[in-house]
Amino acid sequence: MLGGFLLLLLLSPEDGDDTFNRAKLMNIGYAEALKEYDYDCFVFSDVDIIPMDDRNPYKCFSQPRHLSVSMDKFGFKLPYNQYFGGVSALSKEQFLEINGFPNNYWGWGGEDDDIFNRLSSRGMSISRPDGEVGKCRMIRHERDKLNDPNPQRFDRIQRTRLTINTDGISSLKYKVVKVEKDALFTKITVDVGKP
Ligand SMILES: [Mn+2]
Repeated sequence: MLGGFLLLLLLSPEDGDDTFNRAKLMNIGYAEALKEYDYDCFVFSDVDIIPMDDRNPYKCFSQPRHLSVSMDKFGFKLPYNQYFGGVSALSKEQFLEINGFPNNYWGWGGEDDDIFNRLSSRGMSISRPDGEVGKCRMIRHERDKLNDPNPQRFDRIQRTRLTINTDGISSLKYKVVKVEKDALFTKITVDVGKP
């Protein structure tokens, strides 16, 4: 892969009083990273997932990459074939081809399936390491406050093909609250808005 490389960790919802929105945060991470440098590969990782095998490179491939294929919480198995949650890597070109990620999945669930639908509706397939190389651990935690299962998720993932062009990186709106630069990472606090 030519050019820059970036690992994005999701922000936690702890700063706010409103509902969590994972996919919108990933869109924001993409947009904020591009203000710093013209990166061409983006790794989107839940903040609590730790890869266990160093043969699992965090980089982009010719097809969108799903990296967290064997998570301890799923008994080190892929929970279902279309699963695209946890950690994924997309080139800038792949990301733009699907208009980024959906902004309107508030609370837990569904956004990863919407992203899978976006990729398949654009004729892309998912690349994955094998189950051994793709092992990872999720730091155990309770359900976060303000991240209850989203009851609309089942309806929304049926309509990805209708929403992909209007909802995504092209329609992203948010406010940056604070930027803290550390030697090894930048922590960006943002207001994602409300449902
Ligand atoms: Mn988790």
